[in-house]
Amino acid sequence: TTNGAALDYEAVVVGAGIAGLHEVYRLREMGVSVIGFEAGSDVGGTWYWNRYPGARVDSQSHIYQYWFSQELLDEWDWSERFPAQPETERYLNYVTEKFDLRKEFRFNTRVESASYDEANQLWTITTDKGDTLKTRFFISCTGMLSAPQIPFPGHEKFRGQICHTARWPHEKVEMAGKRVGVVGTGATGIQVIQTIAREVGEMFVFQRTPNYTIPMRNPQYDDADRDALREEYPEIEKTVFNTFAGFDYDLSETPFNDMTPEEREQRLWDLWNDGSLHFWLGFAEVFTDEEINEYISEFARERIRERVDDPETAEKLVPKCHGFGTRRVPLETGYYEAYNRDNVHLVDVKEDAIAEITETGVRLESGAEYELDILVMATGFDAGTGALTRIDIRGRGNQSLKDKWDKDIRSTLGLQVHGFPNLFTVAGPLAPSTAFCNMATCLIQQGGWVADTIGYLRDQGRHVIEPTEEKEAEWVEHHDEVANQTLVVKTDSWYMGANIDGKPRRLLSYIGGANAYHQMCDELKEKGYPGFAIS
Ligand code: NA7
Repeated sequence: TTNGAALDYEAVVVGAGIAGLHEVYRLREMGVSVIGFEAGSDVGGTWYWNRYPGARVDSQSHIYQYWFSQELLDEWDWSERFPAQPETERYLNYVTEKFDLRKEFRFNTRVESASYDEANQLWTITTDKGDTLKTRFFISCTGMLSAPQIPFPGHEKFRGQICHTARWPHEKVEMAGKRVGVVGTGATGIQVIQTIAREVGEMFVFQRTPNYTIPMRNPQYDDADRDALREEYPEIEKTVFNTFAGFDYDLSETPFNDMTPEEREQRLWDLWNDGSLHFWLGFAEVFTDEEINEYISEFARERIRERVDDPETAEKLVPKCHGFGTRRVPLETGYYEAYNRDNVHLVDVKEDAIAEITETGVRLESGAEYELDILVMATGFDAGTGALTRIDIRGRGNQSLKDKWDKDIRSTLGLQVHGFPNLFTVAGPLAPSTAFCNMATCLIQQGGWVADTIGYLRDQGRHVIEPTEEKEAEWVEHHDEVANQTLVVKTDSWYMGANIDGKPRRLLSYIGGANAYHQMCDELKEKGYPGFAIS
């Protein structure tokens, strides 16, 4: 008890994805009593919900895994460089079973509210199953991209089957011979389109903004490949926590402008042929220098033109209004070739926007109608803040987190929020996360910081930690200063909250480098959390 108020668990974790499983594991190891809540019926998070055809990770399997158990590293065999969703989901299930984590979670249970009781320094958590419980530490592991959005009126009227990619049914969606519409050509839409093109009767792709892509090189692994990688695991583990974006490669050490034209071409082709995000995260200048960005953008545009047969369709697929890498760059396999098929049609909804979903399909502003059997919504997420603002979180003085972020999205390192003591937000807004960090790396690092911080409080005989207003202002200022030096803030995308009407603009991921961030987090611990009120 604290001041006589009963404490049910020391910590409540929301989410049983990569972050939530890790957090619960870490806290349990420390002897902290913890319970996890998960809205889905099982573990997996992103890899539970996103079961759409073609769902696949864009980070290599050997860096998209946990490092905390040698046994696990020895036992788990990855089948290929970029595994498909079922394999990553199986991996997370394997981890869950191996470390007996399932029993710490309540599934099919959505946390509805969390309010901070100042007098007792405890959070009261309620769920949609009618639970009410008190905890000291409220830890969200709810994901950067987990609050799906369908931005059109009328979708409930559609008489065919409509599926958001992040709410894909567990049973197979039968596509053979069907007229299928896909809205959205982001990382998700691209994976769906290239996967179902051959299967569907007819496909209509409704594209608003074309994206740059990189062709994925995805070799299958045999035992020899796996053994060779395992040898390198200790080195790889060190590397990922010390690179700009949490991958096992880093930004080029040679400035682009110091290379001869031949060296540049060579470097571009080398990274291109690597078939990974290295082409994106290999040149620092892609984020900062318009001229260099344009050079790289043109290289990538050419690669699109040479693969699409119809020049008019090719031009529609070539991005012209933004620079390479200022929005998420998906990896693809046969995406452009899909448009060379007679059954695939590209509909440009930039000029003629989607007005509504009707009973039978999609109607554009011009009145043009598309009759469809199945409608795939690859329309993205309310990124960064959405999963948290969908929970009614109240801090000191009953202040609502949603109200705070509806005005201005602020946090302290993306890990805590002023006014919300003992709320920890793993991969919260303004922390390094997807796009500028391999998610597995940053979730483990940030989740580790949260566990260490709780350990620190315990060692000091303290109960509460909260960033001061000044500390938060300092972080936001630093975050913005770094962000404002990049081209990313000049481009509309979900990184900037631009996909959600009325959302305040701010780069949602920290872009100063996951390695620099990591050091800052470590320094905070070492120096006893300067700028945080501890009581
Ligand atoms: P994204 O990247 O947000 O993509 C959503 C797509 O949906 C994108 O092409 C949007 O076009 C499109 N969209 C959204 N609203 C509309 C409307 N109103 N009309 C037409 N088209 C629309 O989500 P994903 O799921 O693909 O990827 C999310 C991340 O998950 C990804 O980056 C990976 O890190 C994993 P727009 O570009 O806004 O014009």
